Amino acid sequence: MSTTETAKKEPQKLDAIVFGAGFAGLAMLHKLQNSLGLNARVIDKADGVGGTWHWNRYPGARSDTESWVYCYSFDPTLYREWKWTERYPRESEIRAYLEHVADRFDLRKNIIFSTAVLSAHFNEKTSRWDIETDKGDRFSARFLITGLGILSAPNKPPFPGEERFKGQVLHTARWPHEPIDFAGKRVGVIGNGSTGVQVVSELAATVEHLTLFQRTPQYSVPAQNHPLDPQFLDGIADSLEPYFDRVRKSATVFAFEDAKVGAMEVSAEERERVFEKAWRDGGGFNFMFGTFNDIAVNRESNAAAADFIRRKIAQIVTDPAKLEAVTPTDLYARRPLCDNGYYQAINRSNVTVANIRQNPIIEFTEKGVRTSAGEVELDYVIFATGFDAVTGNFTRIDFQGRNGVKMKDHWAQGPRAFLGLSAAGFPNMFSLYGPPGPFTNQPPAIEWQAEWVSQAIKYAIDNGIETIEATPEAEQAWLDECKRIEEMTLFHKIDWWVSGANIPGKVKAVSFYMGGFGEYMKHAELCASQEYKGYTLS
Ligand code: N01
Repeated sequence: MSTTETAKKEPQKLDAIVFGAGFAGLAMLHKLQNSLGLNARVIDKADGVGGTWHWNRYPGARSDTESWVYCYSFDPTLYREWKWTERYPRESEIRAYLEHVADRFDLRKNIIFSTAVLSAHFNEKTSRWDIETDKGDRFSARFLITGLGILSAPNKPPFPGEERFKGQVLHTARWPHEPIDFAGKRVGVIGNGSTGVQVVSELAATVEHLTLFQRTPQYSVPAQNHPLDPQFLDGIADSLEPYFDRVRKSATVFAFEDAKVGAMEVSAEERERVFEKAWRDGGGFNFMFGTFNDIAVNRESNAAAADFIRRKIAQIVTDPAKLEAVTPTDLYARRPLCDNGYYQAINRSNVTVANIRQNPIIEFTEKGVRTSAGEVELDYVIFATGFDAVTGNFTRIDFQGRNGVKMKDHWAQGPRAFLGLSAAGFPNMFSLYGPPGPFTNQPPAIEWQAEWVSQAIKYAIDNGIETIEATPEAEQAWLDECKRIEEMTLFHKIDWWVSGANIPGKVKAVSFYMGGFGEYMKHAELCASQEYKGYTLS
C-alpha cells in the first residue's frame, strides 16, 4: 500500500487500544471488553496469541516458574478447568493455555493479528492516541495500554561473514514453527543464559555434536521438573484467592515462601542443610530467595550460595577442563537459573565448551564459526543471545507524547515511568509490566496491574476526566525509589540485561522496582486511594 493510500484511510475510533497479545494484552482486553464494556482492540505482530510464547519455540523452551502460578487467577472457573501437566510448562502448553483464554473470554474478535504498530502519537487537539500500523490501518484511541513484554525484542549480535555460512542460523526468540530434526547434526549454541541452558540441556542427547560458545559461565540449580497431580491443582483452586494473595505479597510472586533469615544468621551446618534441601526441591528463584533472605544483597551470603553451587557443579562435571570452563567465579547475581540436566549435558562426550571470552568468535565461515582458537564446523548455529530487554520493544515503535516528545528521547538515560506504568508527558497511556516496574514472576503481577489500570480508566470515564497523566515529580520520585532499592542489591554489580549492559552502547539504567511485589502493590493502591496521587487529572 502506498503512503498516499495509507493517508486516505479513515482512523477507526476506539475507546482503548492494546499493543501485544501475550499475558498482558489478553488480561487487559478481557478487562476492557468484558468488565468495562469498552470498544477495544489488541494489535500484535504475530499471527496468534502468546506474546513471547508465540516466538520462543526453541528446543527445551519452558517456563522456569511453576505452572500453577504462571497463569491467571482472576477467574476461579478458568483456574479449575485448566489442568497443567508439569511443574514447569513447555512453551506449547503455555501457548495452548493462552489460546484457551482467548477463546473462553471471546477475545479473538477484537485482536488484530499479523500487524505491527509503527507509531503511536498523542494528539493534543483531540486528547487521543493516533496509531498507525504497517498494514496502513489507523486508529484513534482514547486510552493506550502496552503489553509489549520486557524480553521480546531479540538481540542478535552481528558477526562478520554470517551470510557465507552454508548451514542454518537460528535465533531462539524467532524459532521456526516447523520442527527441525537435529539428529546427526553438528550444532553450535551461542549464549548460556536461561535460554541457552535450556537449549543445551534439551539438544545434547539428540545431536551428533554440540559446541557451546560460552562467554560467561552461569550458576544453575536443578529445576526438578515432574508431572502434576490434578488433585494438587484442585487443592489450589479450592483456596484460590488466599493462595494468590499470599503469592502476590511475596517478593518475587513465586509459589515458595520467602526466606525469613539471613544466611549468616545460621550455623554453617544449617546453611548447608538449607541449600541442600533447595537443591533437591529445585527452582532457581527458590534457591536464591527461598533459602535465605539476603543472598541477593549480602556479599558473604551470596558467596556461600555461590560456593555451594560450585561444589555441586564439581560433583557433576567430571572432565577437569570442562569443569573449569563452566564454573562461575563472579557474584551469583543474575536472574537465577534452573535447568533440566544442564551440567549432565555439558559432561557428555559429544559436547564441547568453547570459551569465547578467552578465544572470541572472529567470524562465520562457509563451514561454521571461527574463533581465535580455530574453526568449528557446524550444520546449525543457534543464537541464544537474549534480548534488547526492557526498552527494546518501546524504542522500536515511534511513541510520541505531548509536545512531540518521543519516548526514545524521554528514555534516553533509561526508562522512567511512575509505578512502571505511566511516563510523564504520555497521557492516558499505561504500560503493563513496563519499566521501571516489578521484578517478579509475571502473570500474577500483570493481571493485578491490568485490574489496577482498568480501575484507573473507569475512574477517568466515570468522573469525566479527559486525561490522566503521571506528573514529572511522581515519575522522578519513583525512579529514585527504584534506584535506591536496586543499589542495595547485588544485581546492579553485574553487567547483564537488567541494566541494559548486554547491548553494546545502550545506556546502563535502573529498569526494575526490586522492593518486592507486596510493597509495589501498596504504592499503587495508595496512589489509587488518594484519587490517583502522582497523576494530573484534567
Ligand atoms: O538471554 P541472556 P536469555 N557474543 O541475556 C550471550 C528470560 N527467560 O535469552 O553472559 C557472545 O540471559 C551472553 O553472554 P554474557 C529470563 O528472564 C526465561 O538466555 O553476556 N555471547 C549470555 O550467555 C532470562 O533472564 C525463561 O557474557 C553473547 C547469552 O548470550 C531472560 O529471558 C527462558 C553475545 C544471553 O543470555 C534472558 O535470557 C528463557 C555476544 N556478542 C529466557 N551477546 C524461562 O524459563 C550475548 N551473549 C521463563
